[in-house]
Amino acid sequence: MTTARSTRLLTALAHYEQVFVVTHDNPDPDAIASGWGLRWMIGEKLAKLARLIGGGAIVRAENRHMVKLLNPPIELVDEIQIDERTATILVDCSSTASNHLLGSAGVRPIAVIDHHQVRGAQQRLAFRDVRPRVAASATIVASYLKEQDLSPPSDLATALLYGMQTETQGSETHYAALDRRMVAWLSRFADPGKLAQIDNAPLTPEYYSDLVLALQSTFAYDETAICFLPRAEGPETIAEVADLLIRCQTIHQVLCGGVVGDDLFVSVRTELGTESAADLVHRVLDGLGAGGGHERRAGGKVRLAQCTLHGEQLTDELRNRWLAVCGSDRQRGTRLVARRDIVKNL
Ligand SMILES: [Mn+2]
Repeated sequence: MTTARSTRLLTALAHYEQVFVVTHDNPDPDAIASGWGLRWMIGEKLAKLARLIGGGAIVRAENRHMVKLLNPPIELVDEIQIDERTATILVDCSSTASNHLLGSAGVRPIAVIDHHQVRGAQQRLAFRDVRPRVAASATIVASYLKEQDLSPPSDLATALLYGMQTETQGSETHYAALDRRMVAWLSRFADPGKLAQIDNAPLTPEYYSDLVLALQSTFAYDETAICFLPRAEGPETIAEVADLLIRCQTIHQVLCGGVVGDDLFVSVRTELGTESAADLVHRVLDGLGAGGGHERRAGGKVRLAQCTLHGEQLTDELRNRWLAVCGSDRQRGTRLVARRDIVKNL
């Protein structure tokens, strides 16, 4: 008989005094939910109080509403202190990525649990469970809970379901057999009313202006689109606009960009039958920044302080690279919303 993966993970953690579960920066619902599930399993099975930690902020209205309604025990911090008695688990994030607190602290995790596409040489770790074919890290963590014969509390099950739901947007709609089994299993414990409330989270007036300005700034080059948002409340706003634009019937590949704080964030979406979004974002940011993601959804960022290009120079370079990697030879784009329609209806 083979040992269950969740049992191997628990064994690897057993002799540590404390456990830190670390998500990627600006944790999304999948990161929050899968980290919470691990923290809860460690508490139940090892009687250890783990901490769930991420960097950055949670901005998207739905994600904030999820935090408010479900109370995940996530702590947002700027840096972490780790000693040899502390085990670290990186969740919903690749160990070779730079968008997490362990990266800036130079710490190698004990374990990685993730579903992002793997790029580059992998580190040797005590435990690794990376499955790019499943929809969400939440799926993997839910399967651990089931393996350990644990029945998740309603709010945790609801968070895990919501995490899976958010990972299957913007053309990334593939559900593996394990995802389907976990949706059915989690539904026994989750609260569909709270899921509906999260989906219909209250929105700020700024959200509507960000959205209008984004749509006015969208240009199509045949089947490829580009949108540099004049304003974005957070990186999640840029991702959300990308999810919306890829649903346009005539757009098959889209890059959205916007400056938040000291960084320029990009989100890429591609439809089935086009090149991998993760590969495209990697090629567009080559030498300028870092990124990664999935087949149909990916993202990355350029640290403006470390970039020699600025303002329009940078956006022009990104536009040229994006059109080149998408194979578009159009020089001028067409507005998604015609200028005369915008002006006439002001
Ligand atoms: Mn994820």
